[in-house]
Amino acid sequence: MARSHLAVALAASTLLLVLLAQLFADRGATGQRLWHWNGARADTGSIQAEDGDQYLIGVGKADITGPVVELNLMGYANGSQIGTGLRQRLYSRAFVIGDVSNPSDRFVYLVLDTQSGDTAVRNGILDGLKALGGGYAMYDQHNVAVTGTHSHSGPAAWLNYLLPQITAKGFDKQSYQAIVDGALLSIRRAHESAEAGTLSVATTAVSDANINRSLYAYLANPESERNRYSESVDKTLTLLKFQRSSDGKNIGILTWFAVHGTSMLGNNTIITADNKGVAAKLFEDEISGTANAASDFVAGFSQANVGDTTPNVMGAYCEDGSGSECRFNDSTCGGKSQDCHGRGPFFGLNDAGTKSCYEIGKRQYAGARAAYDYAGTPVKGGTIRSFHTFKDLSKYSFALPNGTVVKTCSAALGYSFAAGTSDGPGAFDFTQNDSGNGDNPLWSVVGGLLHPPSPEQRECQAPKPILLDVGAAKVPYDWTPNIVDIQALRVGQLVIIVSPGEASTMAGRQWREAVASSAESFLDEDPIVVLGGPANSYTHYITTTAEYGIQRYEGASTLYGPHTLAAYINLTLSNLPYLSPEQPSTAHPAAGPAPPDNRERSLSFITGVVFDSAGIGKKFGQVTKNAPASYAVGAKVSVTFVGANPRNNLRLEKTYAAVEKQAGDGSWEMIRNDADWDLLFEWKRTSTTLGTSEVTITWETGGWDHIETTAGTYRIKYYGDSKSLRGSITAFEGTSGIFKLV
Ligand SMILES: *[C@@H]1O[C@H](CO)[C@@H](O)[C@H](O)[C@H]1NC(C)=O
Ligand SMILES: *[C@@H]1O[C@H](CO)[C@@H](O)[C@H](O)[C@H]1NC(C)=O
Ligand SMILES: *[C@@H]1O[C@H](CO)[C@@H](O)[C@H](O)[C@H]1NC(C)=O
Ligand SMILES: *[C@@H]1O[C@H](CO)[C@@H](O)[C@H](O)[C@H]1NC(C)=O
Ligand SMILES: *[C@@H]1O[C@H](CO)[C@@H](O)[C@H](O)[C@H]1NC(C)=O
Ligand SMILES: *[C@@H]1O[C@H](CO)[C@@H](O)[C@H](O)[C@H]1NC(C)=O
Ligand SMILES: CC(=O)N[C@H]1CO[C@H](CO)[C@@H](O)[C@@H]1O
Repeated sequence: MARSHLAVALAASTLLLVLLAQLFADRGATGQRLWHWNGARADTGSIQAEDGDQYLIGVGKADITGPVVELNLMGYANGSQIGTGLRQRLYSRAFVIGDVSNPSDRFVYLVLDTQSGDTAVRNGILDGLKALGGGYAMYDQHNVAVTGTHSHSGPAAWLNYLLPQITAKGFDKQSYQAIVDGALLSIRRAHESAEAGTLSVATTAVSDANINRSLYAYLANPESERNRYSESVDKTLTLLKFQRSSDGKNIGILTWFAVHGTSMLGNNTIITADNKGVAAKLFEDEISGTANAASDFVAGFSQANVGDTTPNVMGAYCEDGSGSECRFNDSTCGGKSQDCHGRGPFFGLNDAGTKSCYEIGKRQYAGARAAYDYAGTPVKGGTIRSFHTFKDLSKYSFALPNGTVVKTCSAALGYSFAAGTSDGPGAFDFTQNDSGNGDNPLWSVVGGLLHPPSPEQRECQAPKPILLDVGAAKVPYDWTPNIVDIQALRVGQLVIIVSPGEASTMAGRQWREAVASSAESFLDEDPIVVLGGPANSYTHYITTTAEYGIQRYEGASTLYGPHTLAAYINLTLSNLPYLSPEQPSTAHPAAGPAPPDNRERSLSFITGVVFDSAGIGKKFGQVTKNAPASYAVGAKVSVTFVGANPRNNLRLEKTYAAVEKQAGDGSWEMIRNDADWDLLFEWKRTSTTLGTSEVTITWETGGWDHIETTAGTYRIKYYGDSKSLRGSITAFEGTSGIFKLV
């Protein structure tokens, strides 16, 4: 009998992995930037999965870093959280899986370093694929999955609906286009590199990278159900390994693990890809540092049933001077949520968010690294299928498995939505009548337009007390989706649920289990089911009915009423036969009602760059504060330049900052760029009227333990672009003095 592979294999595989890690330790060739910790080892050519079927496999990665300054960050909905720099570039990672003998049977799974997938972004990608034509005509509505890692430290203002646009002051074409263009480029790279290979799935337990941030709601699930699991969050990381057949090289991995991208806190203003971005970077760096693997190895760290998880694993405490734990039932400090904050592993240190982010990324990396070395279960049973359909959940009436007919309701957010969570004031947290928003022009325009909920709507959403009846708010355009994406992908016995919302731990388990037991009927092997998201759109949260009854943040943000999860499950199961080999791959469900496309009608109060000036007697790129001539390895090296606005040129696939090392023959080699975690690029306006600004580039030569920094002779480079009063944009460079690390 097929079982849910995920939960059951956990304990056994951990033991095996420890043994395997021991067995194979120390056999690696060392490259320049290798590191070893937590039992991880250098790549020795992984153990082959046996008997896997051949698939067409391709991976690709491309830069999606939007405006890193003067734009709101997406996730915490803190209008004052405006970007001031960049620690880590953001990427789209694309994974193409196709049928060798029938190449049009394929899908592409995207992992974007963004807060979520989105309707505007997905439409942009689909338009782009259509425009490419040729072989790209194989990609369409039904087989393109756009997931986000749920990072809360990337640029905002690219989303389709009004609600998440409010704190960002609207929709920013530059921010949106960077994501769409990079996503398309990553698909092209994956598509063009696709060749025959095998796939295998391995799981491992990552015990120390997530805890439950809403345990009080979780405990509302029936005891009999909870007793089936030893943990209140899923500790399993599932890894899909891509190995090409021509030379046996591993070309990429795609993992799923549930943890919020909230390691970087709500007061951070530096762009990063949060903990999953760190994990991906560590993995890619390690593989490319070896002689064994191709340097275009792509490591996707996809989000799973993230809803009630947090990376702030030390628990949530009151920062009101009392030092006590937040109140269990509502995560408040004496009824006030503002003072309750989750603590990451490095709480208390300077720049704790950045350090904790790195640590939580490293823990996921280490888990994935262990799973990578494990033989895994070969993906078998050839068939590749996918489906996608839109469903209007403002009025879906359907039968529960026991026959009782229930319905979903137009989207609404409950009171606890405004309270947020211990990870911060909460995603999209704003209070309707918050005087702090008085200076937000967009909020002033739309603030009075909220719809009062009808009695029917109140009854439908009960027991949720409705704060914002967002599904009915359509002026000046839709605030929140009522039409949702229903999608699943299948290769062999692996089924991927593509979820538009953040499923809670238990909601994800119920959904995966329902799919596994239904898919058994047409799979030869035991089904392996994963859930990826938030994807394609952003429909906030998805809790179980029991958790909904508690109406904490997650339940209050479950948009379509108490039966939201049941509806998603019903719709996934109803379409599941499209994944069966009995169905021709050309059969698709009806497209369903198209969601509104707000790309051209979205408001924006985001101003562009007016002009840059170097200031009297100065030149762009000129060094204003140089690095001293000598440092000890481990120090922070900081250089300040006459700057210009980085929004003039996003420098996609390039860099704003670099460290160069001098070789024996006097030539300079770039050894760091702004994709590297230890190189920080910061921009500061010094005068709005004069148009002057400065850039500080800091190389943190110690403290990030995977990065080996050796003694030598170095310099720092700044690459900028200035805008003249007439609007022309000119590139320039700055170069620091030469310094030694000893
Ligand atoms: C919002 O962002 C500002 C600017 O970074 C910061 O000072 C403030 O603490 C943030 N608010 C919260 C609640 O994190
Ligand atoms: C950012 O917020 C965290 C959590 O509230 C706090 O511990 C830290 O001191 C804040 N950092 C700054 C620079 O305000
Ligand atoms: C949480 O507990 C406090 C104190 O017992 C109580 O006043 C409050 O109403 C409770 N809140 C919820 C949401 O249950
Ligand atoms: C979903 O609900 C519809 C409408 O009630 C029903 O016909 C269908 O059988 C349900 N599907 C599943 C898989 O339960
Ligand atoms: C069917 O299940 C729902 C949800 O668990 C429950 O509320 C309802 O009472 C059940 N109906 C019957 C007829 O058992
Ligand atoms: C909104 O805020 C103002 C002042 O801050 C207050 O007088 C008013 O009662 C509030 N309105 C509501 C509906 O809470
Ligand atoms: C298994 C797990 O992660 N449990 C944690 C759930 O959250 C509470 C605090 O909210 C922790 O104390 C538990 O360790």
